[in-house]
Amino acid sequence: MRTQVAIIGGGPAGLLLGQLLHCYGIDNVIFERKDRDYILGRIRAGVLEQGTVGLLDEVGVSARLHHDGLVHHGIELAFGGARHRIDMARATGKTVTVYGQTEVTRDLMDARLAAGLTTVYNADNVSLHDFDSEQPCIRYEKDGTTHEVVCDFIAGCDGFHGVSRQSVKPDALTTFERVYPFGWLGLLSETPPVSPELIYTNHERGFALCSMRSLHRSRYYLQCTLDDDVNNWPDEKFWDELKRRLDPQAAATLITGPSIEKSIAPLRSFVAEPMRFGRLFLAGDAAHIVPPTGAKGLNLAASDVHYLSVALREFYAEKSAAGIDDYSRRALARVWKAERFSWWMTSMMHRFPGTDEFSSRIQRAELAYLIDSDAAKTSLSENYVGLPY
Ligand code: RFL
Ligand code: PHB
Repeated sequence: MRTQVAIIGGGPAGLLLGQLLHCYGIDNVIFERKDRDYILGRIRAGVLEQGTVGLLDEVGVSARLHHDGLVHHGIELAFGGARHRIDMARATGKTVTVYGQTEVTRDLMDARLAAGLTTVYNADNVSLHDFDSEQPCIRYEKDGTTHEVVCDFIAGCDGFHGVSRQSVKPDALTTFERVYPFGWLGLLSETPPVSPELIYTNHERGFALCSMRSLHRSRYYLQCTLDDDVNNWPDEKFWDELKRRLDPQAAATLITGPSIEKSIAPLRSFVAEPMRFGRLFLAGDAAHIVPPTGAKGLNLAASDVHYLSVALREFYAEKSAAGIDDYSRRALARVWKAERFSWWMTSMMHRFPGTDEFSSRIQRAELAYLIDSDAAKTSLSENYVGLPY
């Protein structure tokens, strides 16, 4: 087989890149280790920046998003038993859209199928070769047979644990990491959201987040310890703990119900530099991870593949390597700003085990300053709705 761009990983980064390249007339094949249903079974992100929505508009896969997605103009921060609204639309003129990653992925998969583009699911033992030459190739196994695909470029969109970043010589890569001493326990339920906007809560028992997928489906998170297990959290216990952390009004109006899904995610900040190695490009979680507090992971995957697709279009249409030469610098400039914002939101909203009284007072002062200062609210808002590309 031969293709112009071999894309490793069929998550949101790989699928959106595939669709953008297709729009620019660039041939691509996606190689994905799992199957379609496995990918659609993962409950992850829920908040899309306006820029991400714009990219989905550009590739023509946003009809369902505009019909079912919920446009949010603000968020609420809760601490000391009270809620404080941040009007992001007033501060920035922009909004975010609440529409699940599962649905974005489904829409992109359907569009790829309709366009007749090839996705190889259940591709085992994918390996990357010769990306320091002008003719890289990948190999994979399927149904007991080894296949080889020759290409012009490889896009590593295979997430944090994927093979692409691991294929780079260790001395060509610098990594930066912060592991937080807690995780998020998430619960999805077929219940109406407790409030029309997201509530981020700082409480002495730990952080809590009230989010949603639709007007009938809610997503809630509780800060938990790293060694915790979902089996320690029967639904009743989850709801009781959530009520203890929420402000009195939210606790009193919360509608509970059986969970559809429950999972624990550790929190981590991670960046690998650079994001280009010859003819291999990393994009999305393959290159960087943010803690979910700022809702930036999926959105960063989208901005990466925007930069990459534009660079590849320039390469093929204008025979210029300027875009691909600048890809890593451009992408990382935006990545680090989102890393900073996600780290800051995480630091401000969580309880850090063993923290001293000075740090607690500083955290409280940070929150008090934020709700008292229009400048601080604008700063939070412009990062939350997404910095420009
Ligand atoms: P993905 O989604 O991990 O997809 C990578 C794909 O690559 C495949 N793969 C391989 N394929 C072939 N060969 C191999 N060797 C392979 N190894 C892996 C995998 O099967 C998979 O299909 O990465 P991608 O595409 O870069 O997308 C990144 C996003 O998924 C991620 O950043 C977000 O989910 C993060 N995130 C959030 N982001 C937001 O923008 N807003 C949010 O509100 C938000 N909330 C969240 C989140 C992530 C969470 N968890 C569970 C980590 C909430 C949570 C709880
Ligand atoms: C979600 O709905 O899953 C969600 C929303 C906002 C976040 C993180 C996750 O910051």
